[in-house]
Amino acid sequence: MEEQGFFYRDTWAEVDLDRIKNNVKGIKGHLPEDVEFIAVVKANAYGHGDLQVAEAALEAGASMLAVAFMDEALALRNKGITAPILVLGASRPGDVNIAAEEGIILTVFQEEWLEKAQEALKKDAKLLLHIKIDTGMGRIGIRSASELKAVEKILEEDSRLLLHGIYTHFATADELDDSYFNRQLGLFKEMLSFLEKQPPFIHGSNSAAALMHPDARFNAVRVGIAMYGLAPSMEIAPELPVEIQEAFTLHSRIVHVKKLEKGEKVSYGATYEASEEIWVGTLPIGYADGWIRRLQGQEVLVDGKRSPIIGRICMDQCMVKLPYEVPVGTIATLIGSQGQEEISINEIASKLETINYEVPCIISSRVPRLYRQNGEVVDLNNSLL
Ligand code: PMH
Repeated sequence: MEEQGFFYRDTWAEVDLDRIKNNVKGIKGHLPEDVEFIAVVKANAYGHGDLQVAEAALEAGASMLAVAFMDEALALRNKGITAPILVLGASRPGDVNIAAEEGIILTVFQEEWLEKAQEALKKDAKLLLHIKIDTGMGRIGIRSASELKAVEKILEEDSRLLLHGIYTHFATADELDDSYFNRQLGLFKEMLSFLEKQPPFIHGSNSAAALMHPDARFNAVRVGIAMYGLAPSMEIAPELPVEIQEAFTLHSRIVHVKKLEKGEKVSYGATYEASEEIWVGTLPIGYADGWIRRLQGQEVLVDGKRSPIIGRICMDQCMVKLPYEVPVGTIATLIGSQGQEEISINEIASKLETINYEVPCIISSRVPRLYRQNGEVVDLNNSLL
């Protein structure tokens, strides 16, 4: 396989950029043409790779990127991304000059923050800002009309500060019951009505709202999870109006194969005991890669067959019960498909009793990411070195 030689271990993730592009195009196709697509690439693009996903999304029609922290925005700038980048989280007021120099858009979420930012900002700087309104998420954001008006006044009077957008975030857009959502939407519209002047970008929708609530799109949407091919929740998964495809798969190769006799044990604590003669394979992936101990018992695909992880998962390795003897070097797919069988991110999320968002995010940076582009697997990491 092509991936050998690019790194020195037998575990890797594959991110299908063709699928990400198709997902972006599909979602965009569902939106009116004048609605801008803001691609949410925080947390290393939900574990998929910030630069590679940013480039794919921009190529497929996104016009802006969003990240959580300034470090993430700067990392993208350092890797050559020139598109507008919005920092959604709280930045430190003392860091505003770097943002201004790099053309990074920051979020104003409190009057007090804005005053501190003004103090820190150089005389000739120009800083782009989006105002964040807290309509019920309870995280960060302006909560009253009086604070909004005070912020707008400060922005109007300081020529270094450019109001580029205003937004909110919905807490329940991924639920079928839309009562709380509608309350938030109503509040956001009310807050918008208090502005003297509407800024160029007005946005509220995450993936779920962008797809399920046409009334909340304003002129931009912030899409994360659906771009990666995952439904925002199991509740709305059957209702999604566009077909999206999972982009993230995870693979390893069996590095050791052995036969265990009845009564022989496996891994720390010697908790697994073979009840008959079995074939066991060792995979070079463990909890330090994000394949956490709670995944004991989860199946992986070997030769197209489901093979359970037996015994405790170690830091760097785990063992699987093989369907039969297979050669060392056989690929084990932990997320993805082999033949007729598929292990989806949702299956792993359900085993972990969590949401699909968390799964690619917790696959640690020790796992190299390879990229599938135009149907071929390429190592975009090393090609940049
Ligand atoms: N906008 C903001 C402010 C967000 O925090 C997120 C995701 C998105 C847009 C994109 O949402 P989507 O992936 O559902 O499309 N934020 C988070 C979060 O903080 N925890 O899980 C998802």
